[in-house]
Amino acid sequence: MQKKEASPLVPGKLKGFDATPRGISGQTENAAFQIQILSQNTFRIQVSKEQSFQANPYTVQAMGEDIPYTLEDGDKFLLLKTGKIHLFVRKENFSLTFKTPSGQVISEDDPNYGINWLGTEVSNYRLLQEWEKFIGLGEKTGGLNRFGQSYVHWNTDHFAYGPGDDPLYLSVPFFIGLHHGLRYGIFLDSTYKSTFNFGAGNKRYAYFSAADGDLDYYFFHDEHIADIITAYTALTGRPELPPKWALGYQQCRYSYYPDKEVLRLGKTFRDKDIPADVIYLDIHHMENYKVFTFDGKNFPDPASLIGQLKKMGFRVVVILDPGIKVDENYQPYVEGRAKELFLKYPDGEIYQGQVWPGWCAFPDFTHPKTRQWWAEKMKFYTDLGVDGFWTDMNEPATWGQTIPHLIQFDFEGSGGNHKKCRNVYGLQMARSTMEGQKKLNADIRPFVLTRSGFAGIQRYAAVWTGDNVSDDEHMLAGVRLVNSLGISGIPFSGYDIGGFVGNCTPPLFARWISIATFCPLFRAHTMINSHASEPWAFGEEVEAIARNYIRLRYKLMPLIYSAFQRATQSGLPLARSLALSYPEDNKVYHGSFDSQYLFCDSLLIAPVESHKSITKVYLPEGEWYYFFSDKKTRGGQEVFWDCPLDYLPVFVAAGSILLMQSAAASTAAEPDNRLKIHVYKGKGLQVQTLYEDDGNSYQYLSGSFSNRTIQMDHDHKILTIAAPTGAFRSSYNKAKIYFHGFSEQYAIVGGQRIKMDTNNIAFLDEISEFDPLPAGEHRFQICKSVSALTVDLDAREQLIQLG
Ligand code: NBV
Repeated sequence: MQKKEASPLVPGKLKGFDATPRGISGQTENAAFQIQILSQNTFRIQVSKEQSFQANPYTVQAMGEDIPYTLEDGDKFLLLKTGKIHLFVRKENFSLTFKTPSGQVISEDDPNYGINWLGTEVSNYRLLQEWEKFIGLGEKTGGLNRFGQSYVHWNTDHFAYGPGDDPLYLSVPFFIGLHHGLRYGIFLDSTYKSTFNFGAGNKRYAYFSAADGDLDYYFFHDEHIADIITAYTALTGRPELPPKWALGYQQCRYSYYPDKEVLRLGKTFRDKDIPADVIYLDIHHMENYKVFTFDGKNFPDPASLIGQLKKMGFRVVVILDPGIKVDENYQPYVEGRAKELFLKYPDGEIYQGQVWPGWCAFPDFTHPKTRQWWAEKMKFYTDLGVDGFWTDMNEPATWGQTIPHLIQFDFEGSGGNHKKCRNVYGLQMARSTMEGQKKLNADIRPFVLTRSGFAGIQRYAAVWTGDNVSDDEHMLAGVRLVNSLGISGIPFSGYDIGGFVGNCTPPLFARWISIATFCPLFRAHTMINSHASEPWAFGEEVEAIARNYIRLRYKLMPLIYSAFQRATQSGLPLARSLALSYPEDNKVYHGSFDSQYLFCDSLLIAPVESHKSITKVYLPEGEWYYFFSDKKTRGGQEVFWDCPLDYLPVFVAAGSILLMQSAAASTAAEPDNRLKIHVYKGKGLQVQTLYEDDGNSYQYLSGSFSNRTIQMDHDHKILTIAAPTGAFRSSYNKAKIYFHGFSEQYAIVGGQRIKMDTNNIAFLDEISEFDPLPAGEHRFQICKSVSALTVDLDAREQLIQLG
């Protein structure tokens, strides 16, 4: 019994339980509970003061198959066992301890207050483990290791946020904890405002609380952090393959207008030979900021404008704000009101908040019929040729930033107020926009870029980190935000290159665009009235640097696109904090190095401020090649590295295989049908995949793709390019292979003797060329002897020995 109003209510003694197909459910003195085993590495825990459990329709999409597990009913504990997790449920007070099968504690409730309620707020207090670290938690500022910090999930329009501010626009209540070589993840599946405290202001607990509702969390434990992210995204979903153009360079500003300006922008990219794929139209494309309109004065013929941009190889993305102007002469408002699609007060009055167009009504995206209506409205844009959508202000943002908590949402029919539903508003707007695009053009891949979202947003949209500021600190903060989003199941994200707020300086832009070359979403953007942020806006030197890096992005496209295809299967990020691969290396959490990350598995990126020309880089264990010269450096050490503005410290992990191609004006322009395979000498077996398809449609789902494995057996010096699978005709019919760091003096390819210099890559272009690539498997053996051997095994396999 609760003694004082101020004391927390706890579940109390276990009163009884029943076995269920996936675990147990039962009663304690003060609560009902349910434990479900979803897989060897995933458990779900639900505890409620009520007799029933609330469902969240928006996050977990798949619960997997039933799996065998063991239940033991002991004197003091119930024990639920899988091959990876042993969960002890203490009968005395319903506190939970998760252990490994060998008995190590992975994570445990505080024995007295593990689960507790203070009013409607439910918390789970877990004991801090010695040297415990915490990573992830979505769009959260600060360092990689979140120990000692506390965060709130409450989607907020935070203009010009500081690099330590919280909360921001998007919430993912999922983090990963690490201690004693063990890794686990926790996903709190609550849409209410929630707090995560990782030992801030106390030394006893790491805890999380939700303002209301059940305690409903998923616990993951596996050997690798990657396995935990994969398990989390098995529940909350993974992105579809985006259109390939969405991985190219994207240019935005608030706002480009009139139409002549937009055309000039596109033309300048082409004239200056700077590759680019996307041009954005921000709010000035609209008539008085009314969504689903074009401003007749500045954009008299949008279809023709978009058509002309398309001819130049550009895709057009338009902004969509949720606020619908309250205006009797504005069709979307009149329709929305008649069909009852807007958020309302409990007495039925339409809620109005002020945004760009003035007083606005807000579509209730948690209602299926609203999503359907929105999707139909989007036809206005798709008919004009618009290719993608940018959902902004969807926290939702209103002037004054507050929405009364009693505002009613549909929440898929079960109903909810602002407290419960705010955090999923952006998620459902992005969903509606993505599904709308699919409905309108079933075979074309949609593209949505969203500011707000929640766990699972990766299924619908790419994410950008909102209104950042033009300074060095922000540049690095953005990198960490993207890395954190990646740990949190969102592989496709980016930041405004150059910074949204303030004027970017030339060196800052140069550095920012170099770093962003290795960011999944590659988009420059800036605010109204700020200095222009196009690659040529900062003088010749910066223009040349920007051109080089943007070109490099396009050269790396086979690597990036293939990595994205893998992300659709695994949920793993393209930009990967070093903690994923080197979780036990304390250096990677150090404030000087915690922005570093691996891009597409093989490239180590060390972001550095624009004013530095030398910096300290931490190279983890192994060997690393400097990308620009092949200089090899031993890992496991800090190194001072020159970083003049045109050379970002980028390193290739020894053993890697990089896939490149020639630069092109856009992803639509086929460069020269030549695949460039870069092999960096290392150890063991290294595998790379080359994935291709038409980049635009869903034909790949019915087999129209090409997937090749390229494998280097470094110990036996055999490179194998496997025959492709899939029905898509590869766009490469030639491959050039570049051997980096190999000490062999001569190589013979296909009977031709070609000099292979020890460490100069400048001539590597000449090394080998094999034509045609698509037919069958090819193997290359590299050896010291000069005697060449060419074996024609059969039509599907060739062994070529380099002498
Ligand atoms: O639509 C204008 C801007 C947009 O450019 C920016 O990227 C968003 O984050 N939008 C916010 C509205 C308000 C900006 C002050």
